[in-house]
Amino acid sequence: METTTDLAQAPLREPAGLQIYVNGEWSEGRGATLVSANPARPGEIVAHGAEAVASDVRAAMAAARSAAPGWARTPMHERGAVLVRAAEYLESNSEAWGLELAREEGKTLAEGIGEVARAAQILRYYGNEGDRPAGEVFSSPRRGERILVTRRPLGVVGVITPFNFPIAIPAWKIAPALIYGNTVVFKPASLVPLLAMRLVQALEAAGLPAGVLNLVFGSGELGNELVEHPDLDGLTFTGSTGVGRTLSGKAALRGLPVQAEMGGKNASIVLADADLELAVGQVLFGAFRSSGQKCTATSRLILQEEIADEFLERLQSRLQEWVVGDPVDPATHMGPVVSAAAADEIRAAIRTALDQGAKLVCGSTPDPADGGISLATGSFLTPSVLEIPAGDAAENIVWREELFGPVLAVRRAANVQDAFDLANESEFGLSAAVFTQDATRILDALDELDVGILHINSESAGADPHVPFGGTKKSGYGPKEQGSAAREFFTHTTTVYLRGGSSA
Ligand code: UN1
Repeated sequence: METTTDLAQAPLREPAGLQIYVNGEWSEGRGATLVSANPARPGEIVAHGAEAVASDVRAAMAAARSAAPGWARTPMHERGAVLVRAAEYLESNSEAWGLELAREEGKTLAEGIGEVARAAQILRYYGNEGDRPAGEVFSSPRRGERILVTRRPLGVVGVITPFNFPIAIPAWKIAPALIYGNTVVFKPASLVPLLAMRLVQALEAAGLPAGVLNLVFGSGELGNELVEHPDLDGLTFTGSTGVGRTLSGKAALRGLPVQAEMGGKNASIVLADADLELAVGQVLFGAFRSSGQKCTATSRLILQEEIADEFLERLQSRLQEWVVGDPVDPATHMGPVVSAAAADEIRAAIRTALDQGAKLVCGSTPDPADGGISLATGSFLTPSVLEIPAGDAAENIVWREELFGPVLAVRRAANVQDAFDLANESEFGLSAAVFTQDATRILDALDELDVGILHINSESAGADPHVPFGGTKKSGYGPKEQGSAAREFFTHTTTVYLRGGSSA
């Protein structure tokens, strides 16, 4: 592994100011100080301001409630035009905001710019929803009648988003919420408030009416305030399994529709006939891009025994050239994880995994004194590959738990069925990847693998805006996201028995 620029030498940039947005007005939060720091350079403040307080959430809810009828009555094409203009605004700012994203979250500059462009693509997709079918028509068993299924917005939707896609995930929740006529109170992860503010700024610049989208920064307490507010009509959440289950439980107790996208422990399976060059490259991207901080990241690798040694050698040699360092340096492949606290947790999990019998294939031991490298400090981690010998492997933390970092757990499979069984050996079922050129194996994978997203010969991460996104088993709760699937969550249906009205 290589490293890039000496971060201590680079000049510090000026921090941006953070403001909350309620009923079309920007204002200073009145709560605790909120500081967004660069995980690559802890001394560099990317943005600062203050959190909202409970009364701001109540004001945001009131604004969203009073804006709801007018927004719902606005023709979908007009709502869509706002989203398309916001997409253009994001595109014209993608370089500057992509840089802010890389500094705030720690993914590379190329990924940061790509994510802003992706948010624009999502806004554009939903911006064109008015051109697509708006419901269904059924025939009726009765003469002179048709049965229509039309859609109504839920009303006021709470949007709670994680740190790892600071603008794309907010866009993929807020865009469908808005196009289907809902109003929104948005609480982003406190680690990445600046990009959340940029998205709201783009929608404001695009002409979104006051009150339709409201932004509050704050901790989990504000999330609770939101989910417990009597005026909330639905909640969409992406983040950790623990928080997702708690919020889903609270929403369900109140009879609210909820959509929660939570954990993953995604397997890539490399079968003996796979193109190893292709597979190594894709596994590398799936496991280590964005420092492994994607719910769709490859965190388990299952190798068919015949090719396991060769695959691991190739992976090791590719990782030797993998550059970890300043995310804004174009030579960097992988930046830090999002915070020093996250890095500490991941290091502790690696330590546990080694104690539980995993073997380090490559990476460094978490302790620099054991031969670890100097970057394995602060928020930086070395990409790590750990092989778990057969036996009680299923209990190993690195096989079982989502660590949300650049850590890949490897197991060997005796045959194809064994490989599929190992992949299914998880409480989660978000995504998987299978590498093979054999059509029979591909068709078997479709039948065997219990996942919401299956990549054949490509990395386990990645999602297009026009197709459903979400997992099976405990990865998700409620309707799926993206594409026309999003409509299931963001609308109620009305079944209309329609007759002409004349007795003649
Ligand atoms: C992707 O695979 O590019 O939180 C998107 C996450 C997912 C999005 C993954 N909701 O990582």
